[in-house]
Amino acid sequence: MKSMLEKSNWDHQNTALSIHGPITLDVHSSFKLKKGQVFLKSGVNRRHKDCAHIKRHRPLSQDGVYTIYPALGMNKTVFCDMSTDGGGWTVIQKRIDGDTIFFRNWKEYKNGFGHVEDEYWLGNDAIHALTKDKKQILRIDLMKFSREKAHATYSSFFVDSEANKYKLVLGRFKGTKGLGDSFNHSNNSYFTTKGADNDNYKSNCADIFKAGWWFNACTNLNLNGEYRKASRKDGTELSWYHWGDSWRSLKSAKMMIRPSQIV
Ligand SMILES: [Ca+2]
Repeated sequence: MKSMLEKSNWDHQNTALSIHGPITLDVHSSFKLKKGQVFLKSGVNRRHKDCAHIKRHRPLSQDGVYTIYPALGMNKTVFCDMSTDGGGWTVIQKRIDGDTIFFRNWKEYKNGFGHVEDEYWLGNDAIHALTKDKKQILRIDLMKFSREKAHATYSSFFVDSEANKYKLVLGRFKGTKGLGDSFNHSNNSYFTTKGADNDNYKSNCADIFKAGWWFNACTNLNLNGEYRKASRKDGTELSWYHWGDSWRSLKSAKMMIRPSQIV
């Protein structure tokens, strides 16, 4: 396609091709007319704020890695879940195999870390940008090593700015059968990491639970905890206590958001 465009009558200036997911192709082209006017192909240079926006403009988009623009001057590579319950979910956290260490400092949680096709944390600044304007639904998918699955939704999910220590505000909980609300204890908590203790416990919960999180005093879940196949059931590992009243290690976890009204 690039060579075809370059062979056209226009005096070719620049073409950038990028592939989003397995089937969608974006073409960004500019051409200069012989008289010196610049011709931009309209409508192809759209910048999508989140995965819901991509899904709305390209309904056939599939699960995969995309670039989003959560705020002015901010772009993030992200995994979009385009299949679960209608799709359009921006994945903000994913654990699947323990390849990424999640016991990290404030700056790393601020900016994000890991690999979008594997395990990652999107970044607190981006999460704030994605949640500050439109009401978001949070969905959390969990799986045990026995392959048993569960998921929770929260009717709203807001993370404040760094100036307010990324304070969490959660809406109403709904869980699949047997899943209790372990996240509620974190509601209205500030973010705490290694080296940045903003929790309500005498020492730093991040050091105790080996994770960055919205710790209170301290927590009933540890989705950023250590990945451990041989569980010690002690809360330092990836776990959700009110799913069988146990700190047993989970096989996977995924946190994702989308606007509650997709327009
Ligand atoms: Ca503390």
